[in-house]
Amino acid sequence: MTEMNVNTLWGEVIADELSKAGVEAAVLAPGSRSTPLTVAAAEHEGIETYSLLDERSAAFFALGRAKRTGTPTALVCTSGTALANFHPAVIEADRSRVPLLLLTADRPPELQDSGANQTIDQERLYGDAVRQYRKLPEPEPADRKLRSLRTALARAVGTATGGEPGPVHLDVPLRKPLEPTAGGKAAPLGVPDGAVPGGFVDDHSLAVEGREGSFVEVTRGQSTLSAADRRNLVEVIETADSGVVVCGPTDRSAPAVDALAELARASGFPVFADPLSGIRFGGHVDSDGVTVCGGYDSYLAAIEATPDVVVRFGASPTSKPLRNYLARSGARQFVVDPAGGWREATFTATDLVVADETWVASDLAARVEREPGPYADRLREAEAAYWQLVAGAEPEEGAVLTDAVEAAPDSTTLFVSNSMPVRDLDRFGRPRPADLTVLGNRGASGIDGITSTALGAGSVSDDPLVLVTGDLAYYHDMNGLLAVGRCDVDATVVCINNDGGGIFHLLPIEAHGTFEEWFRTPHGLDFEHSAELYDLEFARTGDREGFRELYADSLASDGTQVIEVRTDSDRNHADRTALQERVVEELSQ
Ligand SMILES: Cc1ncc(C[n+]2csc(CCOP(=O)(O)OP(=O)(O)O)c2C)c(N)n1
Ligand SMILES: [Mg+2]
Repeated sequence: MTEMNVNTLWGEVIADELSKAGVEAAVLAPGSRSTPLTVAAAEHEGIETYSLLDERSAAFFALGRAKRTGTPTALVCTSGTALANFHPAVIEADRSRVPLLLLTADRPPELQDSGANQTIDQERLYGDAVRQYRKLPEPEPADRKLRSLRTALARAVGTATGGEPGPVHLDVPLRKPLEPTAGGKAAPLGVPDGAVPGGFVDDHSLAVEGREGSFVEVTRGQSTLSAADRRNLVEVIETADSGVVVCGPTDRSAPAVDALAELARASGFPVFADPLSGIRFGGHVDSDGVTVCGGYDSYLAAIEATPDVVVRFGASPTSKPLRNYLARSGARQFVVDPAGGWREATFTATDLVVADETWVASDLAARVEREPGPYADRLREAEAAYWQLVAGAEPEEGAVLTDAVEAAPDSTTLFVSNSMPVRDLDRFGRPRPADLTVLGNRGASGIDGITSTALGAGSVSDDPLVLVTGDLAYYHDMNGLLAVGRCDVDATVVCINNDGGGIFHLLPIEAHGTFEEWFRTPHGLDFEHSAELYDLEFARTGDREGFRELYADSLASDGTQVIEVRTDSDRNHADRTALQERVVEELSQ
């Protein structure tokens, strides 16, 4: 111990402090410069480590884990292009407010701009996508430097999990020797070679062991409202003729489900629950006095009545018809956002309430007294009529989402890809009083990293993991499938293969001659080979019954199965349109 090298010491302090500050897991991508960080994290008992080889997939895996747990996942990579491969996941973490801690190993300052191998300018590589960037101090066995290091790490975790959670980038300059050998090797020209003086570790226990808990305990207050502002809100809600609560995408339901249900009961406002809101599914659905609406994406076009008060939580809803409906309502719209962010791109919202969502919902619920009224009745009837009408009439791609939700065991993690899967879930995922944790990457809506994010989410939960993805999204992240075996995740991967991007049928470009080759981009890939490569079970079906059977079998068995559902995007587009017309026709009054 007394001859420990300075990088080993640095790595151990970093791992120790991160663990004490609340980081429970780290995803490590191999490389040389990051050796001290990797060795220390791998050997730290309090940190669960995952080894993934491709930094892009590794970062999305870390993102998924952090999404599922709400706690920050650390990521470690070497210098050079490695950290650029973290970038897509960093962007998604920023936009969807997921805590990540990026530790990127770097060359020491004297090697910057020198032509040294694998040396790039890593400073602020992620720009504004991170909540904080900082270069850590260079390793040195000195008390003050170690205290500075621990303070920086504890604060970094506090920032990543703070008022607006998100990624934090710590660049870590490291000088050779990087491997965990004791120092003391003769150094050329008398340059220090990283030896830690004998006795340093024994004499500097505060720096080496830190404090009992985090070196700096970050305590953050909750944002609330003044009595006058609360009275004002209560009055607006109580005097509303008609009103709704809108819950947009969030990774953990915000407000907490109980508070939201209380607010719905007290106000008589129905709840439009985005499939990624944490509110679409759960015990509160069907409970007395709570109307959770899930079919709005389809039936709002048939509803003339509009609300005059809207209370909005979470990010902007996935459903465009819902966003348009709210915009045309002319309602007083309160956007509740504890971080004071603006996530309402029609710019028709009238009030920004900067306060904790659960606090706001609970506080309102305790004060408001209002009867539901005819508007709520109208929505409740539409919701019931809609599900009756579409049952069994879903287009084949929509039916996959209907069945994926209905047959999911009570307590399932369901991850949905962007493009049509999340939209079909919005339209065909019927609210259910079951514990379904539904996640997606809606922050920046990329179709990269979907599989890895899902597997990362599945790695921390004992409930079954279901991923429903499109074929292009599946193709994008086939590397991510390595995590199945390497990180021991069981999953049911449902790939809706319509041979290209079915979503482009929704765009006017469909009518243009370039549509097939440059937009829908059929690829003709046989994904069975991908399953074979990663040693996964594979099955293909083209009909609803076949899917239901394969899905049930997969959920009842261990291991990971890839279920490919072959569909025709043209036909699905036509079927969606026809069904939509029927819904509007039958639900208009
Ligand atoms: C990284 C990235 N590249 C491109 C896009 C644009 N994009 C959105 S949806 C889509 C097609 C997705 O196809 P698929 O996953 O098969 O789903 P489908 O549209 O067929 O439902 C594309 C290319 C994107 N969102 N993200
Ligand atoms: Mg597709």
